[in-house]
Amino acid sequence: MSALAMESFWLNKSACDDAERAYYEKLSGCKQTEEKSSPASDEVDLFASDDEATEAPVSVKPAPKAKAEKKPEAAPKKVAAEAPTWPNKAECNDAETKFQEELSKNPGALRNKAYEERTFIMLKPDAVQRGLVGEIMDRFESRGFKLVACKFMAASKELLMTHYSDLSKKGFFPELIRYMASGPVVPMVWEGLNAVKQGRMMLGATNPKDSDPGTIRGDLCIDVGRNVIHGSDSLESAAKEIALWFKPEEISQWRSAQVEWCYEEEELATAPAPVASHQVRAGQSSVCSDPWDTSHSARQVLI
Ligand code: DAT
Ligand code: MG
Repeated sequence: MSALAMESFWLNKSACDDAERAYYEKLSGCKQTEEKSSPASDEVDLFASDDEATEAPVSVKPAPKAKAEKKPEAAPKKVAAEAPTWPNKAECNDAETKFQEELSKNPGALRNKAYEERTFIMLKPDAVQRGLVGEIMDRFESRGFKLVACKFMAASKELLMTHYSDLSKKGFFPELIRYMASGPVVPMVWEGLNAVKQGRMMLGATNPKDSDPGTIRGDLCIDVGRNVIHGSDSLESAAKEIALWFKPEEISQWRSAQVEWCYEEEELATAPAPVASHQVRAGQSSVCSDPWDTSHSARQVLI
């Protein structure tokens, strides 16, 4: 160390010592049990080598706690919160009550009926044989669609011919029926916003050679005659197919625990800010319970 540096070091030594002492005092003040067992000493040798008799640096007597410290901090003065304006509060509360009444009658009911659109999806025998059932169902579940019916069955040729009746004149029809009856299938009903159209998008084009990567057919099959999955192509055919494959009692009414995380309008427990921008934008009645409940304020901010 140069002479100049040493000089500068010694000039600062007492300031450094003071800072170090203050630090250890503070530290020992936090660790009451340790300091009791430590030998009392007023000095700390910060420059002691390891060879010297060890003296714990945390040996400074804790500064006696000032009585003032124990006093609870004065509570911050409450600033009177400005009451938010919410002109249609009564209407909103009425709507919420009415909705809860309806929901208790039918646990599957959603605020927005568009979220209850249903499509008929069927995993074909090749999907079952190839162990793709889980993967394909996962895609619908992960997307946010709700499974309301599902079974694992061997379909009769009669049922399959009815299902594919619009294709009865096609040359591939006999082989289609034979293949569809050659092993178990997994007919299902999935529910959600635009379930029919989105379901078709997820399936991809009929012929896998034209299916985009990322679609079920685009990712999981090659040949049109083994295209792993069926999906309704319109609302009408969805209704027809669901009725063909399922009895009404085989379709479950249930409200998914994640529904409010998939659909903004389905939030029940949270109270959006009285005049939330999205509600104003959508021009819809508010989804609200108690506007003064701030327990979900973080989420309100995120909305
Ligand atoms: P999709 O299943 O996409 O609704 P579709 O209703 O026209 O298609 O036909 C029903 C099934 O028939 C289809 O998934 C696979 C089979 N298929 C269609 N065209 C075919 C062809 N040219 N050769 C063999 N099978 C075919
Ligand atoms: Mg079709």
